[in-house]
Amino acid sequence: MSGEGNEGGGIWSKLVIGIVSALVVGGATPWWWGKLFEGKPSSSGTAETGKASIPAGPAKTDALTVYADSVKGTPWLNKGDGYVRIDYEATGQWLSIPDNDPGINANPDVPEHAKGYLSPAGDPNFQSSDAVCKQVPLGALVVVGEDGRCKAYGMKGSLELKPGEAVVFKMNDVEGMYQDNKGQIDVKLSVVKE
Ligand SMILES: [Ca+2]
Repeated sequence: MSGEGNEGGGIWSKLVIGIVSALVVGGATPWWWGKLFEGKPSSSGTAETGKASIPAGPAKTDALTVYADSVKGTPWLNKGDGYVRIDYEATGQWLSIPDNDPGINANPDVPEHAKGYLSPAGDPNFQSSDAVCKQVPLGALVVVGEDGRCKAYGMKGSLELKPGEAVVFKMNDVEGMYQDNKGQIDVKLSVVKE
């Protein structure tokens, strides 16, 4: 057995004994105790990892702006180490199909009601099999996962995110057809750690 190993073990043993003593005594913590968990308040009595940015309990709010002409959309990342549930509500008006484009107006497949400014619900009577989310009204707000799946859509919605999971908020339009979009909407998020 090497002397070095014993020496190292000795120091750690003392430290561990120190921590255990502090726990047993309770309240009488040494000066360095706070340094160990600096910036990581521990109200529950257990050592926090510091990874969780969203506290359990009351909902945390967040706000996003989503631009109609953004193909990339506006991302939101669950930075915490736990599952979260997001309830969102979108307000504003935006446009996915212009109402003054001669080419579009000559196309009988594009109904009048799908043109011009719409709410984040989109046009409930117009879908496109080429849109980002096929089963969802064109012009609706959609929340798309990293796997390309549509997790929620419309003016209000709920979704659950895994730790470290990201989603994108964007308009439901056909890729390559975002350049004629106009406007933006505001999205308020209520985030609850599960
Ligand atoms: Ca468009």
